[in-house]
Amino acid sequence: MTPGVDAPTWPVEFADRYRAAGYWRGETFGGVLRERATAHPDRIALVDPAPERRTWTYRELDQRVDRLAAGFAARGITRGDRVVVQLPNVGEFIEVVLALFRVGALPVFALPAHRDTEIAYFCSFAEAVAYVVPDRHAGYDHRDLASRVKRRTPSLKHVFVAGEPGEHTALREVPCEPRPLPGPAPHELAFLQLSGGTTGVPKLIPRTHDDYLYSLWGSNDICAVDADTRFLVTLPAAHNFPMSSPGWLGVLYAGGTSVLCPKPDPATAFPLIERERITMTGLVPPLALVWTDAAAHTAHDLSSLESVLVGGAKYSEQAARRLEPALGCRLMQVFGMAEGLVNYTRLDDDFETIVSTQGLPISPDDEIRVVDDHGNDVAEGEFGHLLTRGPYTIRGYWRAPEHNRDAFTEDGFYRTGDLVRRTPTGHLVVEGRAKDQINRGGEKVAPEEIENIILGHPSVHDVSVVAVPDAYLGERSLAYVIRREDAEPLTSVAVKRFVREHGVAAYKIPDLVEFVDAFPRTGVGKISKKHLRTTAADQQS
Ligand code: OOB
Repeated sequence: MTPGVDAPTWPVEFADRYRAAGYWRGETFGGVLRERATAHPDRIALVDPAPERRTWTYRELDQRVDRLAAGFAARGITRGDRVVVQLPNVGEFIEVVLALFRVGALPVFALPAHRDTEIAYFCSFAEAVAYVVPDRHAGYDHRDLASRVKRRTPSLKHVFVAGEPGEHTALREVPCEPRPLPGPAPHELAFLQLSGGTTGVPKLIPRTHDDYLYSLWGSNDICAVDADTRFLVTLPAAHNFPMSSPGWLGVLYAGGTSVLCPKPDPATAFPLIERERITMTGLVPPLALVWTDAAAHTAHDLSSLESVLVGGAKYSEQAARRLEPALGCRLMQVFGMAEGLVNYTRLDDDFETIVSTQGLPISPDDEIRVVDDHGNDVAEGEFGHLLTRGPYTIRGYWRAPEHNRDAFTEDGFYRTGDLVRRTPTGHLVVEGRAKDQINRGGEKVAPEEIENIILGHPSVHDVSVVAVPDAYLGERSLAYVIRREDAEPLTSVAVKRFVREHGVAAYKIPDLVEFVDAFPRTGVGKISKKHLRTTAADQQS
C-alpha cells in the first residue's frame, strides 16, 4: 500500500533529503528480522514469562513468523490489507505483528481495553479483512466481542483467536510451509496506529517502514540500546511508547531481548526484573509513582536496571526527583506522540535538566516551531503551541482529508495541540495542552466521543466532559450533565452505566458526574470548557 493514496505523504524533496541524510535506510521490518536471525540466530529475541516461560531465539522467531505469514497469505490476506490486532502482552502478539509486516498487511493496533464501539469502528473504517483476539483476557471473552463485530462488518472475513477459538479460527492452525512473498517496499505503509484523539472517533495514523525504522534506531542511539539490552515491555505492547521508544521493536532492531510483562504492577514486574536481569523499561507517570514507592520496601533485586523511561503524560518534577534514588537507575523523560515526534532527555544531561524537561527531539531534522494563537513564532523561551515536521512525523491521517486541513499547516507541520516552551539548550518543557483531550495517566480520552454517547441518554439535555486534576493520574474525567426537565430522574451511577453499556474501553467512563442547570458560555455562545475546567479544579481542591 503506497502512502499518498489514502493519506498525504512527504513531498519528494523531503523524502529525497531524508534518504540522502541516511535516516531512511530502505529497510523493512520483515527484512530486519531476517537479517538479525542470520547474524545471530541463537540469541534470545523474546521471553513470554507467563503462564510457563517461553523463549524465542532470533532464528525461531524468524521461522515462526515466516510460517505464520505464509498461513495468512494462504488465507487470502495480502499486501495492503488491514488487520485489527487486539492482543495483550503475549508472544503471539509479537509473532502476529511481525508476520503481518512480512506479508505487507497493515496491523491496526487496538488496545486490550477496547470494546464493541471502538473495535466495530476500527474494523469498518479500516475495512479490515481480519481481527485477531485472545480467547479471554482480564475476565473478558474477546471471542463474543469478535462474533458481534463480525456480524456487523461485511469486510471482516477472518477472526483468529490466540487460545481456544470457539466459533472462530485458532491462530495455532494458521501457520503453514513458508513460501516466498512479494512483501512491502520500504516507503510503503507498515501499520495504522491509533491517535489519542480529540474528535468523536479516533483517527488512524499511517506509518511507513522507512519512517518508523528511523525512529527506532534513532531512539536506540539515544537510549544506548544494544544487543545486551534486556527490555521489559511493561505497558500494553500495542501502544507506540512501549513499541518504539525504544520499545520492543527498537530492541529487536538492536538484536537485544524483550520480556513481556503480563501486568504492570510491582508485584508482577519486580520479580521479573530480578529473574530476567532486566536493564530497561518504559512507564507512564502514575506507574512510575507506584514503582518508586514500592521499590523502598521490595525484597527483589532491581540492581540490573540501568534506565527507566517515563512519558505519555506530564511527569511532575517532584516525582521525577525521587525515581533515580529509589530504583537505582537513570531516568529518561520521553515526550512523544504516535503521529511521530519523540523527545528524550539524554543520558548525559545534568540531573536538573532530566527532572525538569521533557527532552530534545530524536533527529536534527525534526523541525520545531512554537507559535502563538495566530501562528506567529513566539519569542525565545516563551510558551506557545508546538508544531512539528520531520523524517518520522506523518503528513496526514489515514482517509481523513477534512480533519487533515485543521491538524496540519499548509506547509506540512503537525499541530500537536501541546503547549510547550524551549529552554536555551533546546529542551522542550510541556506546559499544558490546547487540544480538547483528557490525559488520564497516559491514556487519552477524547471528550467529544464520550459526550456523543451521553447525549444519547433520553434523560440528558446536554453534556460537557472535562479534565480535573488528580494527584495520582494527573487528570481524571468529569462529565457535567444538564438533565431534561421532563425526564426521569438521573443519577451519576446511571450515567456511568450508560457509557459502559455502550461498549467502550473502561478508562473512558467518566470518573465523576455532576449535574448542573446551565453551562458557562463563551462570547460567541459556545460552551466554555476553559471555565468548566477551572470550576471543576476549584471544586476538587
Ligand atoms: C504517547 O503517544 P500518544 O499518541 O498516546 O499521545 C501523545 C500526547 C502528546 O501530544 C502529549 O499531549 C502527551 O501525549 N504526552 C506528554 C508526554 N508524553 C506524551 N505530555 C507531557 N509530558 C510527556 N512526557 O503518549 C507517546 C508516544 C511515544 C513515546 C512516548 C509517549
